[in-house]
Amino acid sequence: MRIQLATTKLVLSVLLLGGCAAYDNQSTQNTTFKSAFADDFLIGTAVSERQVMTNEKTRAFVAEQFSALTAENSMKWESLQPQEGEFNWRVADELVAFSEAHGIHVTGHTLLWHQQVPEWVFEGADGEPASRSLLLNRLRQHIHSVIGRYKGRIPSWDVVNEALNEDGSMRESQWYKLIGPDYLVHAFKFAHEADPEAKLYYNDYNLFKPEKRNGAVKLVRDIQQAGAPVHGIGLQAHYGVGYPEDLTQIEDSIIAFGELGEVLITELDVSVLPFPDEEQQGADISLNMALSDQLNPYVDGVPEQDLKKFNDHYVSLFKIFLDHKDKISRVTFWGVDDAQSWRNNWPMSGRTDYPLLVDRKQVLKPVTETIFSLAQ
Ligand code: 9MR
Repeated sequence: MRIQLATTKLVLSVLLLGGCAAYDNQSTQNTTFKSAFADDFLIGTAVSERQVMTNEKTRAFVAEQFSALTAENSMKWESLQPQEGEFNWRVADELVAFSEAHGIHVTGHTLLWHQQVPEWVFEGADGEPASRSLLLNRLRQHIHSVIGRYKGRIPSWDVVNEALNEDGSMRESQWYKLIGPDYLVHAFKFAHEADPEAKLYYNDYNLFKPEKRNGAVKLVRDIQQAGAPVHGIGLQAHYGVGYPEDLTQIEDSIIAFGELGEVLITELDVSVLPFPDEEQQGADISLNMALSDQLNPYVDGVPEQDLKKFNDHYVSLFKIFLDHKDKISRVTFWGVDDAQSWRNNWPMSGRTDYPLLVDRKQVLKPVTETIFSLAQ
């Protein structure tokens, strides 16, 4: 009778899950991310305001698991200086204090980006676009205020984010249009003046693409030759199952960037969901498509076949990262767990994605055992 009941329960669960693997993994993992990679590179995560300010469970989890932290949003320009000269340090201060209490390395993200910059930054007093000198002055002020506040406490900064187009040419952002192509040289010089000890990085997505890789190499070399220090290049690594198709391209970029300084994997995630337009994969946040059931197929769990692809992709990526640990100083996931990942809301909001190695209940996924064993 008991056996019959158990069998009925099993059949029912299989039927209910529709052949899907539940995301409620029962990992018996005792090793943490930070202990697994302690001899290889820093292993980090990005935290949201809610997680760092109020969510005690997540704070404890992050302190236990990770050796590096990035603020997902709370150090962007619009968060720190929404109005000219009016700074809001609340969340950033808390994040730095939390990191210090637990001996976690912090990376400031990000000083200059074409997104999340308040409109006043690009406006002159007369309502016209800001002049080159006004904008450079504002950039200097912002960088000095932000880096200055955390001097000696935040050891590394994403100074410029996403300055390149997919073909490796320079993005014609407001920074580019109003200052000119040398805006990057100034940004890195200001950052270096503000804290000569800080490590300064250029950070972008889709840097595995050969054209974009070449663009980044040229860009960084030009800045370095102009006398401004760039200590490393961050590959954001917003990937998907089967994206990129050819992982040797990632490896080629790691090797090319290793010639110029440190290599960092700064925003790692692997979406399992279908991507509507192959051409637009990456992380362009201006993309916003309509939600459809067809594009949100795994609300109740990931089918075995896709779970296998996801696991294989992550294992292959970590093999590459470990093979190049002499060049890679940090690998950071973009988010703590699947529930809170930005991938649930990009390129359309309201999907259920599973892009991280930590599930919705903050349990490490079973594939972490394989990944950790690669580091032994
Ligand atoms: O994950 C971040 C999301 O919560 C924000 O809404 C968005 C806009 O600020 O930025 C996301 O993080 C981006 C990062 O700062 C830069 N690279 C791409 C990331 C994903 O869009």
